[in-house]
Amino acid sequence: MSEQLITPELRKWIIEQAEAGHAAEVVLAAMRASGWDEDVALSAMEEVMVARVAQVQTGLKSVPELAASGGSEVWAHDRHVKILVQMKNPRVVVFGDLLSQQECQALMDLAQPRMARSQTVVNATGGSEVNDARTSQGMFFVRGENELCGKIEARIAALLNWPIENGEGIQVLRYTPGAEYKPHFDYFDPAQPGSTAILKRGGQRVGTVVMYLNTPESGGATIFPDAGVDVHAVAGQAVFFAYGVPHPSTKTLHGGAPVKEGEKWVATKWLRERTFE
Ligand code: PD2
Ligand code: ZN
Repeated sequence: MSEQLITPELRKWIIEQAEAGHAAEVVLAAMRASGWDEDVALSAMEEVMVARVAQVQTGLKSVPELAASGGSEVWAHDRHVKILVQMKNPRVVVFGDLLSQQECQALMDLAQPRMARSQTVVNATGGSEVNDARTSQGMFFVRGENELCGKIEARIAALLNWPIENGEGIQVLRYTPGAEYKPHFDYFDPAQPGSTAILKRGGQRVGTVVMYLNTPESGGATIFPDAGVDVHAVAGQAVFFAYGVPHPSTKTLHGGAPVKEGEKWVATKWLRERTFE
């Protein structure tokens, strides 16, 4: 059977059934009842469980990742998305045409009325505060808050093989000239007391997608100082990076360089280990 047919939701469901102690025959019967051919269902179950055992044995977290594809485009839910650049370490992928120009504009219009000065997480308490390290304005949508967010979330879930319910709501940020986001990691430092409460809700962040909603006239690249990589903000494009451990060795230190001319608008989607309620 083809790998593509095992959706992230099905993968998650099969693992949950097995880990809840349901016998393989029960899982198979449920899959047959929802229309799966017996042989295809059996190979899907085997594929998922072999991968799961390997993951548990190695102690590695699974992270969002592109489905295997030799080409420069992938079909993601409702759209062909271009793969412009791929890097292994750090794991960084730059996408083209993740969003249409109309979607970029519509997301900025929906976000505009709720924009307020961005805050950063206070590691010691798990709360948040206004901080010079982040001089943008921003807002959060709740997951699935409107049709457009739901569509983009389904697209990212399909693109990166990651369940839609493991995603945080989309955040929109707006930078004016001089505004920046100093280099940081997106995971929560497990050693910080404030992280405990944050991690109860969906576990660690394991991946980030920064979508560019406009093209600033100058400045505003997303920079990865430990990898020597700068990704320029271009409307409709996006940068994805994954981090299987919450550690600087992932080389995912990144920042938003100061915008020099014009504005920069981005939408960020963070992906968690588990369901984010
Ligand atoms: O706007 C960016 O380029 C940027 C850079 C670093 C956004 C984020 N981090 C983020 O939203 O986490
Ligand atoms: Zn970040």
